[in-house]
Amino acid sequence: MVGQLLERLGVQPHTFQGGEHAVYTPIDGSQIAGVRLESAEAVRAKIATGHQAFLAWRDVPAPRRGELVRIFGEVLREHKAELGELVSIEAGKITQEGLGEVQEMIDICDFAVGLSRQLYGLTIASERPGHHMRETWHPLGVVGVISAFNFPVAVWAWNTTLALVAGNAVIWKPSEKTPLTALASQALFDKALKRFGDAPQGLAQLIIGDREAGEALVDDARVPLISATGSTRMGREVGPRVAARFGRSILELGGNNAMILAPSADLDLAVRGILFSAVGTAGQRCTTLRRLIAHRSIKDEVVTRLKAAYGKVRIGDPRQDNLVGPLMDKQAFDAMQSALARARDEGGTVFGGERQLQDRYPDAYYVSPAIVEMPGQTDVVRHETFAPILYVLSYDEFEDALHLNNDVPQGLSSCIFTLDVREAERFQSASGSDCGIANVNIGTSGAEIGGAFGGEKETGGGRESGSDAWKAYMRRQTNTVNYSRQLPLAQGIVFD
Ligand code: UN1
Repeated sequence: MVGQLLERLGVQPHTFQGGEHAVYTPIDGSQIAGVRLESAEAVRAKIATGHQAFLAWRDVPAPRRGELVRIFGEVLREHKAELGELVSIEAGKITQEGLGEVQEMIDICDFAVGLSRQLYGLTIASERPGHHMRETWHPLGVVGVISAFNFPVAVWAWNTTLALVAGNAVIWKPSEKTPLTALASQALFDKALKRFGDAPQGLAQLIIGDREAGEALVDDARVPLISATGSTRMGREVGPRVAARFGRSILELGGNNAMILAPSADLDLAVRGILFSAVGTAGQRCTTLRRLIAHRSIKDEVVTRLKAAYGKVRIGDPRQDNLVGPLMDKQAFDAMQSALARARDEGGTVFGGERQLQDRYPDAYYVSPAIVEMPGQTDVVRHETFAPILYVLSYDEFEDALHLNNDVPQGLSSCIFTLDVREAERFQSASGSDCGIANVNIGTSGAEIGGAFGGEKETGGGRESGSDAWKAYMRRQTNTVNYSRQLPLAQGIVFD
């Protein structure tokens, strides 16, 4: 069944059949494909091809480069349902979220097309007579993209569309857990390339490989930028390796996202916001809501309402009418169970978190999402567990809530539910939330592509997607031009 879907998406059967690396669906844990893993040598050959493609592509006018991305957006629209379904099969996302992920790809295509007629630099006032200064943005080279299983296609699209309009080539190393959605995305991109006509060969390439292949990409000096999304542990390895060769990196790593729930909050709205952010994608977004910091006066009420809402959440096959699909694999399930055990040890009271549908799916890992009331922000709470666990903490003073929000190693997303404008503004002020994303009356997850996406501290500091994130994919050049007949020196220096 998945074979037919892949073929409709333009993937050649020999690329997903008979390979030594097994691919499983988290829906029932069965093997759905076998892909071949590429060697470090094959990666280096792709880098060489990518570099040649870059040399040609960088001289193509940016709006023409945008045309390729515009066509890619068109192809994605044509195949949205199929690619969304494949995301559901390979990553376990419910249909709505699988489709949402493809929509995120389409949105970033639109954004990048507009950008291709901009890529603005500055003009800067020169202190010297008869001179002008300006700043220009030039293509960078081959961009390496490393992506995670949980957003198997959108994160690649954020990076690739910006990199392409910026005049770069791209090499993508997806998670070993989700090679099929990568093969399909690449096939759709190849379709766009055909319609476009004259793009250089090897402009956007895919590597299906393991750690060895990833290292070959990360360590190669012909790859001036590595954009890596995944765990903090991965970022701790990738960041220094890239820096050691003076490459640049965009790191988008772990989150430990909190919501402050103030006494004035609209609780109906908040409960819906919590549900989507904490339970959606089975807690496997880097923006998932992991900590609820509720004012003591409303904490019990909101926990009661949440437990009722959690009780009604339909768990099961993500392609049917359910809200929570499976965890990715046993490893994710074990990590969740050990976090819950630790939470109990650290004084927590656990609601939910049990395995579900075990009889029907002995090899898949469905869980009821957990709510864990904690006496304080203990070690387990400060750690990101990639599963639907919502820790609940309480506060009395607003400053204490802010402190708790920031007192974790990660700094991706955060939000406050309040109707008090002072609290809302304070939360978003210089001494408020220390995260890359700080929302008011919106949950922590589900950001639009128009804003810069990323966060501080152990989240890695990188920004992808909207706003001026494109600048990271280009090199900046300062140009000073003398159109006078003199040679005045800056800083008033006289040299004769
Ligand atoms: C991720 O989990 O790596 O804001 C990305 C969101 C999505 C992107 C998540 N737009 O939840």
